[in-house]
Amino acid sequence: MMTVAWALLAVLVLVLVPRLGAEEIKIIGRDFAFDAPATLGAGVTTFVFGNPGIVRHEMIIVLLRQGVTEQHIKDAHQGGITMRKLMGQFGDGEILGILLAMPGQSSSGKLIVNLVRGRTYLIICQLEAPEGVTTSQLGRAAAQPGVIRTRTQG
Ligand SMILES: [Cu+2]
Repeated sequence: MMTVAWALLAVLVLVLVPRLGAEEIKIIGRDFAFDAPATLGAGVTTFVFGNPGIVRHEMIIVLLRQGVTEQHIKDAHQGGITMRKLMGQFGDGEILGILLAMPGQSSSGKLIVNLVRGRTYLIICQLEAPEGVTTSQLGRAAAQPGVIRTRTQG
């Protein structure tokens, strides 16, 4: 009887543990835009953040309000909106987390987010180029926000 109980427990552990942040997604922060998948499945997702660029970058992830599209974000960004206003206008609640990566490195931490089905997430970096690095060296002054949608099913 005891053996059966332990066997059951072992099966439970095997089934449950891999589901914790099972899907690991690497986001790349460039000077100055993100490489990120356009869509992801819903559920617990582990994010790591890489930075092949020459200045440090961060990845802040924010859930967007229902109905906010990538075009809304692009338009607002081109209009020169601040991070604070962008979040106030389009964000649904507080930021979900943040990863930081130095030039040529990956974030030492990982971020686990339970992605909600059929929603859109904003990824953004609000760090400015350090002194001595000109915007012409980098091509663009302000970081281009990224958008990730979660699938409605599957
Ligand atoms: Cu950045």
